[in-house]
Amino acid sequence: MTKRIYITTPIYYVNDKPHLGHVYTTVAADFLARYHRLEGRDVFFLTGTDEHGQKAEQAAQAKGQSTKEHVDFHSAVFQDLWKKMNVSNDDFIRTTEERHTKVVQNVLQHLFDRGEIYEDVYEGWYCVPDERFWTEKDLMDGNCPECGRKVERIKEKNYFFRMGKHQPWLIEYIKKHENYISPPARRNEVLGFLKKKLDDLCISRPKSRMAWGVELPFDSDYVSYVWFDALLNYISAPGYQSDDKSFSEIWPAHIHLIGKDILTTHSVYWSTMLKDMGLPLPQKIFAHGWWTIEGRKMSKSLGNVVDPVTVAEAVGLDPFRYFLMREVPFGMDGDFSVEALVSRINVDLANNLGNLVSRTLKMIAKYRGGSIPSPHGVPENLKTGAEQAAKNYASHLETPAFHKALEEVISLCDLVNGFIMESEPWKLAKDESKSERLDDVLYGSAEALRFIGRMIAPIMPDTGAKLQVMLGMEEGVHGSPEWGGLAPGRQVKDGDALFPRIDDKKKEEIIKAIFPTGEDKEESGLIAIEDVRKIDLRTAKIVKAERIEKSKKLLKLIVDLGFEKRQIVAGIAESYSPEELVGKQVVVVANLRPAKLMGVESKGMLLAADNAGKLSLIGAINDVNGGLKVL
Ligand code: ME8
Repeated sequence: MTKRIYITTPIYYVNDKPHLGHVYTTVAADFLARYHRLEGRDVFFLTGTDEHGQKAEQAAQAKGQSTKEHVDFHSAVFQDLWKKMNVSNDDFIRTTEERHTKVVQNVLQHLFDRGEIYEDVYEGWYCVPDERFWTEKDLMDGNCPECGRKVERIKEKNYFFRMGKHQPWLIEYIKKHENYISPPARRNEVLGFLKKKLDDLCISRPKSRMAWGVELPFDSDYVSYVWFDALLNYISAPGYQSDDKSFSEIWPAHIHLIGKDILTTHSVYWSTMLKDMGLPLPQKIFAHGWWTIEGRKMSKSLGNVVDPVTVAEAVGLDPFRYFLMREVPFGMDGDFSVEALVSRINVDLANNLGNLVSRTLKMIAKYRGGSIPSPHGVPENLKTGAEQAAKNYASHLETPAFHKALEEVISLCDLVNGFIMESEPWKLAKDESKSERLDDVLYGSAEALRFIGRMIAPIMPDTGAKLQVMLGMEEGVHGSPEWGGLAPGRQVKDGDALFPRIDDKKKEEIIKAIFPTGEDKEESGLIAIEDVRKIDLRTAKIVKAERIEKSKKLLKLIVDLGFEKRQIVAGIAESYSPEELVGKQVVVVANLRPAKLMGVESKGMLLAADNAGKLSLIGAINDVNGGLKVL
């Protein structure tokens, strides 16, 4: 039996348009899937849509559509997006498909029959938007610890999965299998979470509250909790209980790639569900970091939700995919900005890789009529460098540390560029006695480009294929990561630059395309999001307050911004006494040019509402740290 490398992404909710974050995880999975296929391994790459639950139901209602119409439409949007992003998934699972709902019902019945699911009355707190139950100790300032919104007190009959009893072995398992939860910071987070008592999991929702879900086979008044249903996609798609051969080839997963927002559901709920079903656990759950947009959370109201299709159209799909995987260490949070995007493309792709390809092909055309010469000897440094880069690249993809894998590619480009500079082929070409050396330099450079092509093909598939054609190779046949795979005598084909440099004018066009501001709004007195972003608003705590001599209006304050303490002079003395201000949470304009008021320096400004002359300071309702960005 051949085992397949099983790679998954989360299945995405269908309540909204897909954005940069969804593309991030899916392109990462695609990078890995294409890499393994290129290495000759059999891969099963799965993505899909999570279509049950309140969010889908509410989104449909808001649009006046039936829930089915709504989920069909949005699932198709995702499927279309993956085509546009050149994502090579082998299957696409929808949780409303029968092949999935059947498995959910079977698993529920099986666990119920064995007493692993039991009925009880639940009394406690419930977050409606997140569809999650919380205990008193989970709440933060009385609100949902996940989204910060209000929770409701409810009392109802429900069904529970005996998750709590799994706590001891799960802790041991995570400790023993170092890479099971990755990267290490996330593993520690889960172990930290498991220090608190693990409760049983409520896996039902009464239809009276929410009917859009998989009906419980043992109680038709209830549907399954959306997460219990969704997680099972990882086994329903590869054929659990429907195709034993396929399932045994695919399960357990090689890696579940997810964002850090859904770490607990995967590492705790999913692991314990699998254990209870008697199935092996996946080899790895990797939770990557979070993208912000030019320093801010992506949000519709801020108008900064980045549409991946627009970015791909503006800078090209391959450069966009490359940027996503190269820019931010995989696992860390990252920030998307057009500045970073353009700079990365220009530095790595246009100046480095693109120029290297162009100069190598031009030299082969000029000195050898476009035919790849036969080598006479091997430039050892180049050979060792290329083979080592390929090895390092492969080991980084095991982690996976995509950014490091791509750094290897760029370092190899540097090495080849250096080799060409040192060898001075333009001088060798003038001396007949150096002809063999020239052959070696040209062959060596082209062969190193084959290595580079092999390494970029999984993340930039079109560029990888183009490069093969340019090197006179057969498309799709990359050869081995050992030196000497390029066939001499083949004709190279020079063409347009692989990656045109992006100049300032083009950069402006890209900014306009990705963040349309709507000039007409400016004329009507409205401002663009860029203007709002210029103001650095931060939370701060007032730690000291005193009057300023001879001033009726001014108070001298020291505020704690977390990263520093600041002196700010504020005109609030007629509205507040110094004593009542100490300890208050406020919002500060942190990037205001310093000024002197009554001779006292002020570095910032407090926000306050003016109620007919009586000022009311604006602050955070919850107890938060100083220095947080106010979005
Ligand atoms: O949570 N940065 O679906 P979802 C990085 N249906 N990644 C991001 C991101 C961002 N700003 N925003 C989203 C769900 N993602 C459930 C999953 S799985 C059995 C069920 C990515 O549509 C990231 O992978 O909210 C995150 O985990 C996922 O989208 C959440 O997608």
